[in-house]
Amino acid sequence: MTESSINRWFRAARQERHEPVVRAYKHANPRMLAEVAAGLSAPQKELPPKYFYDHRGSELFEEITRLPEYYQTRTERAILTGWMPDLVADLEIRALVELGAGNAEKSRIILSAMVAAGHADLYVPIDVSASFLNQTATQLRREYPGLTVEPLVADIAEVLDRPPGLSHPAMYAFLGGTIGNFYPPQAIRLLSRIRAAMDPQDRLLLGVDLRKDIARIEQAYNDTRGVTAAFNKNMLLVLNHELGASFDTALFTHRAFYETVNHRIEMHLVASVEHEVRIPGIGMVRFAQGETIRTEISCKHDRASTGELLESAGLRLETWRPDPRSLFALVVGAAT
Ligand code: AVJ
Repeated sequence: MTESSINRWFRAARQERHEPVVRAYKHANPRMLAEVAAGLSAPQKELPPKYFYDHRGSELFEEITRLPEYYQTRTERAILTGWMPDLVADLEIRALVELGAGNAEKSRIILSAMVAAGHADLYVPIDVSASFLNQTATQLRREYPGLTVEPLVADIAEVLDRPPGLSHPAMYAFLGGTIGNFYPPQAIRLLSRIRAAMDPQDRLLLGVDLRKDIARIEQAYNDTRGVTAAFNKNMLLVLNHELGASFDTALFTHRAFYETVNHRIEMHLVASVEHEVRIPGIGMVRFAQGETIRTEISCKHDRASTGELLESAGLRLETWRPDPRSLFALVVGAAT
């Protein structure tokens, strides 16, 4: 859809409701505008977590990964460090395809293990941010002479093309527990796309955060320094910057809680007073006092739920590797 066709659609819908026509912000990304319009008109207002990650948001997330309460990153790193040398040697992995490449710190653990095992042909980091990807690629080419680095710019929630020139067996890594940020149908769709790109001897390496003591999980999303609160509110600043919206972050508070039915953390922004926010191209969005925007879900798993997720996507759980305290797990999935 083009920007003008989206604007026409909104204008038509608004005129039917006899609301004033508002012109879209001149720099607004039409896709983002459509997603925000849909999310903020739902009974439970909701925004996609990918909008956390502008430059500031990525910095805040990095800070989260170093918090004492946020056990996920350091636990996953410890599992990777202890396991990758054996795993990539046993499977004779020759290529690494990484979805949502992050800061490449975890990639280095896997790549170094591939080099040590004597077969590191190709690294394909996939991310939405091109500038970030190219920076990492240049750095890694210097660090790993002999390794071909072929970054791919893509929104993995939308598409996953088979990277060209892959040697096999290849490992598709999706780390950090990010699969938990997708609702189950979307998670299955994403894993199915990976499965469709895989050769029969390729593998999936998936990081999942585990079900555990609820207080422990809730603390990881309610740190005492307020970094997660700042990270959550940053999404409103992203909307102000990208769409010309008029969110006042002082009128919202951070709330994160464990939802026991679906085994997931939910992050919300809570309006502390009744007010309206103007978003060019969308109009006035009303918030009642106490009304919330859900900004993220983070689903927690166990071995059974992970196996079901993989099976729904045409994969089987080949290896289950939690840390000694069962906080986090790395999982190898193979084609069925
Ligand atoms: C690592 C992106 C999956 O859900 O725990 C951290 C993002 N949100 N604190 C997670 C996040 C709040 C994170 N992911």
